[in-house]
Amino acid sequence: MRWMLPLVALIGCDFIEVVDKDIASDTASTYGGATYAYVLVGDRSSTDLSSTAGIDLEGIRLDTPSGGIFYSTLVHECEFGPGREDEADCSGLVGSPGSESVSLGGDGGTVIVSFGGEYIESGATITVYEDGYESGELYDIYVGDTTSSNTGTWTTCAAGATGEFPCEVP
Ligand SMILES: [Ca+2]
Ligand SMILES: [Ca+2]
Repeated sequence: MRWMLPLVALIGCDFIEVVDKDIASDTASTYGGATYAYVLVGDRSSTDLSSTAGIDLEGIRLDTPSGGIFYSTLVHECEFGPGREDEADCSGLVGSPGSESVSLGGDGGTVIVSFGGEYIESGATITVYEDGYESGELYDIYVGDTTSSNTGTWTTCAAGATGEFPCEVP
């Protein structure tokens, strides 16, 4: 139940809501089982936030078991942790990794993305492109069936990840 801890801290925060245009349903009922459509990356960085502003994301990639490669196409939730005070904007995470990164601001920073309607099956690989480990930067990767960190069930794909990190969806 450790996934609940960072989520509790988010209650009461204002999220940037992005209309979900590429997934037919926000619930798993239509595709069922251990199949997901969304990836949540949660910043766990807690040290020296003033100098690192948490993890720095350049992109998120889905490799399907059948060999398909997809980069995030839509940001559903974007929230910065206490290391950043500007308005949360994670739009730089859409598409393949570029030269620019989005710093999530430390513990509590959260982003949820999807991949053009592609479902995320068990055995798929999620790769998070973080621009390189620095001073306590840690993050968790989850897969889920909703567009909100406050609803549904989020399944851990990786905990305490650093740098560029691939995880296999359980
Ligand atoms: Ca950083
Ligand atoms: Ca970094």
